[in-house]
Amino acid sequence: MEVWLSWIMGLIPVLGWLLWWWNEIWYALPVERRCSVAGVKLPPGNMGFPLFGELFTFLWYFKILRRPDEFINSKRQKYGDGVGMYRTYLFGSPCIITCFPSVNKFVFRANKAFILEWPNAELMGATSVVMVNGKAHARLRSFVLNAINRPDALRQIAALVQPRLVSALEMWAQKGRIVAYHETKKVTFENIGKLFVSFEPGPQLHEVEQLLHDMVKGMRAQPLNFPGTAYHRARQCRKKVEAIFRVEIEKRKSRSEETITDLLDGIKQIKDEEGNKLSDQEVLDNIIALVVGGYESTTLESMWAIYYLAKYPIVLKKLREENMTISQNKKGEFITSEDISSMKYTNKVVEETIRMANVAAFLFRLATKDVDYKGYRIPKGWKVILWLRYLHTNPENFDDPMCFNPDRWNESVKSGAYQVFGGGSRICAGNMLARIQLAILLHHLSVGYKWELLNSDAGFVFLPHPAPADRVEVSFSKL
Ligand code: HEM
Ligand SMILES: *[C@@H]1O[C@H](CO)[C@@H](O)[C@H](O)[C@H]1NC(C)=O
Ligand SMILES: CC(=O)N[C@H]1CO[C@H](CO)[C@@H](O)[C@@H]1O
Repeated sequence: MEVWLSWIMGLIPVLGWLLWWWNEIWYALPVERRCSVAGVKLPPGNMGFPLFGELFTFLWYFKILRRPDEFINSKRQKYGDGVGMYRTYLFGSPCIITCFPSVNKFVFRANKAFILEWPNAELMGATSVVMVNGKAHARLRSFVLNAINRPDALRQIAALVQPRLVSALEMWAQKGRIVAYHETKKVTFENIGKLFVSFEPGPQLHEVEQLLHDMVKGMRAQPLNFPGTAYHRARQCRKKVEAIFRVEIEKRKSRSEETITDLLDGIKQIKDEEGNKLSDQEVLDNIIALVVGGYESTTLESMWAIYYLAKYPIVLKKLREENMTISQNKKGEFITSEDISSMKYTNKVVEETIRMANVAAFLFRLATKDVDYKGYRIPKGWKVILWLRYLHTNPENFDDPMCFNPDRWNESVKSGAYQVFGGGSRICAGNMLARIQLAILLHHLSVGYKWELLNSDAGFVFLPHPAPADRVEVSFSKL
């Protein structure tokens, strides 16, 4: 008995030691050997515990302390700055975190070595622009950009989204009290329906919204495909969404002339350099990818705009002045994309909102080969986490970064320090669309309404996306 006990007591420290060092020994040690042959080093850092890696540290900063940027600051303190790269193990894979402008730029540019890899292709759509790499990506991307990023496309979009938005704001004022997140989500989806497939608000649009909601939920879940799992449900939902959109595609085939009334028409009729159009499946996959890319992001940006303007009345006042002038010239008409490009201050508020919202906090890439950067190695098969939010909240890149100050955009930004939309060949395809929608919202809000935060001391949450904890509850009325 005593012998056993002393054996067990003796084993505990050994087990503890193994638990503590396992990931280092398993993942980092073999790579370090390869590195020393090549005369480079693995970036400093800590691989954490088996299976979980640094998940608990991550959650500690993001969920408990709610100071996410301290996650990186603590690494800088512990391991020094180096070139802004740290090794870790997170979300099921050994990773290199990059958090300085120049190394991020390097990763974006080396898009052959660092590819985007989505886990569940059947949910995202195998031929969607976000799923493919290399030549296939460039081809699909040109279709998507043609449909949503060209000046004439943006002009149409600006006209299409305003009626819904204006009537939504009127309804908010009637309610008198709203949760901004819920309301911006509703109007964003109504506009997506209109913009993409000409669906009017009603049971069908509502059904599509529910289906997409469950589909996106499944993208974050474990890919276990049997009845009852979120993933299984997501696959069913995707099939139903596809069926609904397929009916729309068929309807349009029987139409005689080639009219373009929405994005589905637009993307179907674009031809590439060889004169080829997208197949039906490609149209479907990319329309769905655009909805997924645009829905939550636009909702959150709009919510943050409402929040910051309530917090910074001086900004709202200046916005009003600029926009009142525009509005008087327009005599009640909707504003155009040309008006928007002349609204200098409004555009600064747009950039500042997007900078501070940090909707895309980090991006993932997979290293397809060993890559060396300034004496440090990113090993083949590891993930790269581009820690975008740290660029935008680091005082070395932006003075007094937590202050909402649109005037900072008078001067140009330090190169590579503003990567809210990512960078390189995959930079957000909807970035101009997102900006124009936000400018339109700012215009109609500031010209016609006043609002106040009901919980101005509400804290913030950072997962799955940054947001005030109360999702921005405000009292809302006509000016
Ligand atoms: C302010 C709101 C938005 C933010 C912050 C944002 C952010 C981003 C980021 C960071 C990426 C790069 C992903 C990566 O490299 O891994 C991206 C890609 C993309 N975004 Fe956005 N986005 C926004 C709005 C939109 C909207 C409104 C749409 C479309 C309606 C859209 C469609 C896309 C698409 C299709 C891609 C993939 C591009 C490609 O892989 O070539 N985004 N977005
Ligand atoms: C930025 O530019 C605007 C208009 O040109 C000016 O009114 C404002 O004072 C400037 N702000 C700063 C901080 O330079
Ligand atoms: C705050 C602001 O930019 N105000 C501008 C409003 O528009 C007039 C004329 O377009 C400008 O003179 C103001 O500077």
